[in-house]
Amino acid sequence: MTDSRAEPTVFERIAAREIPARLVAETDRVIAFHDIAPKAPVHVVVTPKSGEYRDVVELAAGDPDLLAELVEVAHDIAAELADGEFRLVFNTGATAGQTVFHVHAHVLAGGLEEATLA
Ligand code: DGP
Repeated sequence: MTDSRAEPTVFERIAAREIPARLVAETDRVIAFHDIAPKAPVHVVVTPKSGEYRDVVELAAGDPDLLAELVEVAHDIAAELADGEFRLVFNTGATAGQTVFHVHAHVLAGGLEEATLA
């Protein structure tokens, strides 16, 4: 939970405009920005502004409406920046490649023939 963290997460700092990012979309509770190390022609991170949930399993259990909103924003981004088709990746746990423990989806789109997993 946010209150138990010693420091804000990097994504909370992006949402607070403390760290610059190339923003793509924003709602009251969700923010989306281009990934700093893109793995596909379109590679956008979609995340709650709050770092309350560490991963998608916690989010699904704690706030399924917010998870649904992440998916809706992801779809909107894929429609805006690509052809509406997309891959949605939630790395969950360090051995699965998760490096930021603030739940986020990778939206990968725009021709994925060459893309590796985010
Ligand atoms: P994951 O490995 O699933 O935890 O993905 C974290 C992603 O976040 C990774 O693809 C790189 C991205 N990322 C980390 N720090 C920053 C940052 O400061 N700015 C942006 N734009 N992306 C970041």
